[in-house]
Amino acid sequence: ANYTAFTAEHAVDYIKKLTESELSSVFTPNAELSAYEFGDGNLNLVFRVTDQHNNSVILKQALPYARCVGESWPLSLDRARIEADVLINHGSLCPEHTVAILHHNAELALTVLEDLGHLQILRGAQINAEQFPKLASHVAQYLSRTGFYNSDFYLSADDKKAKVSQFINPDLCKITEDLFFTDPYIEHERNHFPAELNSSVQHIRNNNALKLAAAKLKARFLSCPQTLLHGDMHSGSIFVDNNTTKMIDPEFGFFGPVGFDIGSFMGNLLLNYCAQNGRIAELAKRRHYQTHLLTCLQDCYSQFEEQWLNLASNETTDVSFANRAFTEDYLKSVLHDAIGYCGAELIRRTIGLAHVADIDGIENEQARLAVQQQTLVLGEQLMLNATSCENKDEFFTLLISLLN
Ligand code: SR1
Ligand code: MG
Repeated sequence: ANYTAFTAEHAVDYIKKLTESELSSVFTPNAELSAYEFGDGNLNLVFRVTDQHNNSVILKQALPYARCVGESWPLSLDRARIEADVLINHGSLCPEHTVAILHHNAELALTVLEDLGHLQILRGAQINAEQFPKLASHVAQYLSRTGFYNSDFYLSADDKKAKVSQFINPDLCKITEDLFFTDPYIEHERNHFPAELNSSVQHIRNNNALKLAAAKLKARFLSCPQTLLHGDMHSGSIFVDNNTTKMIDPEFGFFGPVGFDIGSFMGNLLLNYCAQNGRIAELAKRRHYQTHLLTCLQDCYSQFEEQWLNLASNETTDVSFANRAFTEDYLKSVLHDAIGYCGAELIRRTIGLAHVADIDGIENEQARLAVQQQTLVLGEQLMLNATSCENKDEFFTLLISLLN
């Protein structure tokens, strides 16, 4: 009832009141604060609030609609509460790779976060072909720890059910259900792509095997509450430098299939991989960077699986699941999901509502179209062949054959 969308002045006044309590470790009570709004995401307001000594925090506020579309697309403010709760949950399991939450106000749908402005957003850095040696292992650690400790391997059935209900997130799940699994496969006003892609898009929409794969992935997204997902693991949700990796923005969090987050992350690595065909002109330099991306994907998946196996053998609480054969069987279905979601991410980011700057920012139109054709074929082939991969090595062999 007291909700109001903030201006920079509101942000300053609000933070000022916290300087003597929750934010006393960041600001002194006489801090001279200023703020500016710099959100460029699809949904929220994001302010940076700074004092005269350059100490700063981020104040993020949910709007009651999708910012990128406007008031015609209403969204529940409860997503701010969900995001704060995911940050608390994931932050307790993997503080090294989760942005720190400093304060939350559910009524105002706002959260105060540590400022990661000294780091880069992964998407921008990868567009510039920058490499981050620890990215693969950090993402693997984040996904295996948050994934395992929120799964049935570890939580009691009662605790798990309570958590599933804590993270019911219908509005943001509906966005993913529509944008990932429905819109690209039908005519819909939210889709957008250049006319030159018409025949490729028609090919996708006439491919019944592909539409079946999309439907199965959607069904698992809807009805497979395996763990508390981040829910939006694209390259814009990750801050990096050479030694640090921090996940932000888990407002799409909910209990869903384990393979969704790692599949989304791999999909974004592959979107950048394909985009470099239209960006880096020098072949040797391009190949070198693409090899780095592929190694990052392989290392991340391998370490994720290995760490889950280790956690399962040491920390499983449910006697029925404390068995290597079960864990391997479970991880095989996670692999199938991950490959499928990775493929779906490639397709929806090419012809759906939300594209990626890696591709849309390619200046040369012919080069951009060639990249878009490549991501569509790659996405399609990954979705179609996901369940034929018996293990991660077969997945990597498939991927390499599709990229050559
Ligand atoms: C209307 S929201 C569009 C996309 O932005 C978010 O970051 C999610 O990826 C969503 O699909
Ligand atoms: Mg986001």
